[in-house]
Amino acid sequence: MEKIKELLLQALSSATSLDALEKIRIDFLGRKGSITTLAKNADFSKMSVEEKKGFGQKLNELKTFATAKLVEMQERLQASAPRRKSNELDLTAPGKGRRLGALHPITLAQMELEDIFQGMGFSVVYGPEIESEYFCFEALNIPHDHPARDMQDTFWLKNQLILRTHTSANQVRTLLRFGAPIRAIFPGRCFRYESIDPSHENTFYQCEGLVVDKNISVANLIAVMKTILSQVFKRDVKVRLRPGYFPFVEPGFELDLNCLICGGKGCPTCGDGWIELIPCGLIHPEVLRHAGIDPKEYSGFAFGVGLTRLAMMKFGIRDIRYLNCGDLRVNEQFSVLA
Ligand code: FA5
Repeated sequence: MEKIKELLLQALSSATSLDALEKIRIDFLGRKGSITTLAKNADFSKMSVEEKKGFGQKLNELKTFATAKLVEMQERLQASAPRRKSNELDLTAPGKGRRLGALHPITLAQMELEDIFQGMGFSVVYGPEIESEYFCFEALNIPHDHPARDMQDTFWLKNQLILRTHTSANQVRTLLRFGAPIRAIFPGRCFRYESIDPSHENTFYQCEGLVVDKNISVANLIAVMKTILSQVFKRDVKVRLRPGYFPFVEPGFELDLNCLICGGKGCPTCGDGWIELIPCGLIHPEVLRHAGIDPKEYSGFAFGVGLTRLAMMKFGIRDIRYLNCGDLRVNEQFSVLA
């Protein structure tokens, strides 16, 4: 047993790998290993009870010793085994998927609308989101005490500045800059202090548009609206035109779209089957006067597309709140449809 112990220690001292260690374990403790064989070959018939007891005890001690030494050596070899550095390239590792960016559905709808209008000779003009009270209201024939101010609950800033409540604020601003004749659209973000539901947000997009030229009539307005709707939805959609009141148009209309989510049956998105989409009308002579344009020489029409709602109808988005929630999974669903 002492000889086996010596041989074991010798073998262990020259072991340099886990494979070599496994071989040593087999040589000593395996089925045909020297310690196992020693036990098998012992001739107990020639031993006294005392000798048997002593032999058994020593054999167990040897086994325990050998096992402990093997474990000790295994730990030492594992600790000193070369490790892969964390920045080393592992060619066997599975590839990392790349997440592609995606445009927001409102951006997609806006880009499409801009393309369509540009195709009809409209310019695209962007105005400020922080707007003066004058361009948002007064210039549009909505004086201070006018009840129409209550139609749009306003976020007030300092010095008569506000967050614009509608993109109509660009009308007089742009007419003063470019004069008539003109065709232009003004897409952008609007803000209203109002409670949120499936079709109302406090932050939403509109796309205002106007045409000012000689002899512009309601027929021109309707022709442009029809063209827009057919190009955006690429199929027949049901609309209705009803009278609408806005101080900056006369006559004024509300153009409603038969809800494309429920097919007009009525749902949480639309309520009664119709979505208010594009209010419009002929520009009020007072607005033209504010822009320094003679209403006897020129007339025009204006419209305010509810761009956020247009995106909802186009992409089948039931609740406006998805659009401002900041969850990239919303965007990822629609880029492929555009
Ligand atoms: C206006 O803002 C007028 N400036 C539109 C206009 C322009 C009329 C030119 C005449 C001539 P209204 O408040 O209805 O109107 O808003 C226009 C559209 O914006 C609505 O039909 C709707 O589609 C959208 N909209 C209004 N409020 C919200 C809201 N809180 N959330 C989402 N979309 C809204």
